[in-house]
Amino acid sequence: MFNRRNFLQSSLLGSFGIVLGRKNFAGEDPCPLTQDNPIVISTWDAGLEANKAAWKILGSGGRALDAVESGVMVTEASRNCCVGLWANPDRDGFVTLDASIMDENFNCGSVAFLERIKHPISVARRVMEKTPHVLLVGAGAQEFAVAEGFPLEPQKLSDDAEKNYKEWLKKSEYKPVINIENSKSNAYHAPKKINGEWNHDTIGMVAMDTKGNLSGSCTTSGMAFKMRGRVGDSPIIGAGLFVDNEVGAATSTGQGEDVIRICGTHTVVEFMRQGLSPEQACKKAVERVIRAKGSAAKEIQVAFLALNKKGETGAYAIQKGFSYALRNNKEEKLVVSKSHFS
Ligand code: SD4
Repeated sequence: MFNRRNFLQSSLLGSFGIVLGRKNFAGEDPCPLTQDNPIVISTWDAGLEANKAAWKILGSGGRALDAVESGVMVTEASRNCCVGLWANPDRDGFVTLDASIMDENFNCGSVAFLERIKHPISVARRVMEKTPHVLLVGAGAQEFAVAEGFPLEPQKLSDDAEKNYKEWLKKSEYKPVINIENSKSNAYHAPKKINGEWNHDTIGMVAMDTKGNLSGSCTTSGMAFKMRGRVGDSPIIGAGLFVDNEVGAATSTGQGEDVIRICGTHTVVEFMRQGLSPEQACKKAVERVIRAKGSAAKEIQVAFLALNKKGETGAYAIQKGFSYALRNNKEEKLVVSKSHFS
């Protein structure tokens, strides 16, 4: 059977020798491999728990792709997070989920507007591995998931989501809330409600394994009380997630529309290819969002998180309060990101 993934793999492998030997304009190897240094980073405080699951795989020599899937599954299943089926619904009262995954060979898969499936990230991986496609949406994505053996969960809101939704219905104001973490320290604290709403609805994760291979995942319930059918950046390859094994990987969080507008994570990776550090690359991408938004940038949050092939990490956000979780051989911590507005 013709398989685009195999084609990509073979064509990429064909050029891999050339890629490894490539020098930048200064004649230096831009991306020396750090073979024995696995690392995982993920967005927001909930990333600490997710990283633990990813580390079980990375720390024992497993593949980055398996790590980024297992890692975010923890968040998708957590009742303390607003990423999976416990999340706030759209404005018609339904929880709809988006997710994407990408490996070291440009293979990628995603699902969007998916309902009643507990682990969208695993469905995204099946799309990548079992279909010649990249993105399945809505009823088709759900049908595919069920055919693949994923159980259809009851169509029921969690108690918190139901309470939040009823509260929101009182005014039914269509005004997305800026997603800001009130983090003042590196101490772990669970996601919480701000103005009656859970403030994290996404996790993005990127990792490098002991072979030096990169992968990433991103999964979300999207914006609370969004229009039915609204899809954000998280399942859009190059917007919410991008991996180029030659250079680095990036993920994003915040107002997805404004990430999509600038092909956010692809932009971050391209800046890293030009030689910028992960933090500088994220900063430049944030500045591009701000340029696109003009004065309205004050009203939104967008944050990027990146990892390069040397195992260096960095982040940058429009608003203060974004943090990311990091785990490697030496440490496990929460890092507070720099931001454009202080
Ligand atoms: C979206 N980027 O659907 C997601 C939302 C998000 O933390 O990241 N929230 O636009």
